[in-house]
Amino acid sequence: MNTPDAAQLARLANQFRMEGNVLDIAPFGSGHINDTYRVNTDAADSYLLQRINHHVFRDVPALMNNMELVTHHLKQKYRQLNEKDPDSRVLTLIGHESGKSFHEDAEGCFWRMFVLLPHTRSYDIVETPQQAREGGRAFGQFQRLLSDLDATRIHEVLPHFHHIGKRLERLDEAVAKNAFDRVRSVTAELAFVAARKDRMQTIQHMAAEGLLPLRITHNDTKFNNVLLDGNDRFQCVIDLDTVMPGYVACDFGDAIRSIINRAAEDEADVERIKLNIPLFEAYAEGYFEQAHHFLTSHETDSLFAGVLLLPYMQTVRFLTDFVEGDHYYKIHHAQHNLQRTRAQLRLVEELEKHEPELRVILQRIAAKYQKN
Ligand code: GN1
Ligand code: MG
Repeated sequence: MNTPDAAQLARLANQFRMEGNVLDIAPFGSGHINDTYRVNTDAADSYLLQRINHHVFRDVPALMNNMELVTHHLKQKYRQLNEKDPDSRVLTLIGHESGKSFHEDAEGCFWRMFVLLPHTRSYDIVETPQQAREGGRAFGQFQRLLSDLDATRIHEVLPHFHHIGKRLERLDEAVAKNAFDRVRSVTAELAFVAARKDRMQTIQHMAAEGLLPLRITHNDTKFNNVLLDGNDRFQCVIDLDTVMPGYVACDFGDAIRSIINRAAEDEADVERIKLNIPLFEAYAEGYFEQAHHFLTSHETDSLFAGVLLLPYMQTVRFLTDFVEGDHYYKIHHAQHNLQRTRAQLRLVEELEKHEPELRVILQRIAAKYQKN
């Protein structure tokens, strides 16, 4: 996909029904999949113009249908809760002049536009327990407000997205092909993954036994997908591309993956990857505050499995992309996926080291809400 120039971007932006005239357009955010641009205008609002990666999201109309349903449902819920300004709590899509919520250009690329929420910010690395607690409240409330949306109306846009068995099969295939002759440089990482294969099946097994309900989950609960306001209170959950039926433990685990790590997701110096356990506790507090209303006891029991599984799954995914020649995630240098693999692998090790302590914290918080 070519990088469009400023004039092309402005032409695209002008096809959406935004207010005002374009002043400037610049790349925005740190996502690994889509391309995002901030559009400043001479009107009150700024906007985000986004090119959806259609190599990852093969069925963009289905994806956008999900997004329309989910944002509509959430806004209705906030209205029922007498929220003053539901548009500040939920993403707002700006329609295209065609009447649709997205546009397909002559090259077959897909574009959409959102209102940019002013006075909000997101963090790649969490700094305070207050922020972590708000993250927990954000994703807990997100799941809660979507719990009465009919899940059969939501398309599974990325089938088996958090199915570890399928992810491991894909890695095996990539290794067997070894198309880029990279397997010999990752034997230690492959051994690490293989040694934990069986242990990481807990959620899949519980689901197969019928113990875990499929709910509408976010499936990309990195902390930087929560917008906080000027007082570090959560305002809005963003990045709704992967909202699909899923298990709450995966959302919990993916959020913890980004919150508990004192270093970046792709930290080059793995010695810097250490756990910030007070942030784990704060996130869990915030999450249970919202989620205890609907969580079953089996779901509560499954949460810790998600904490180990999601960084493990991310290890497998980055490693697979490295072996396959870096076609899925955007990379910023040649070894980037390998660096990410090693950082996530170290995070799994750290979590394993502290497992008993983390389990006790989680049980204590869960028990508190069970009594109430
Ligand atoms: C991708 O694009 P971004 O950064 O929101 C990925 C997530 C991963 C994440 C790792 C559709 O999310 O699943 O957890 O990178 N999204 C997709 O940082 O694969
Ligand atoms: Mg995403």
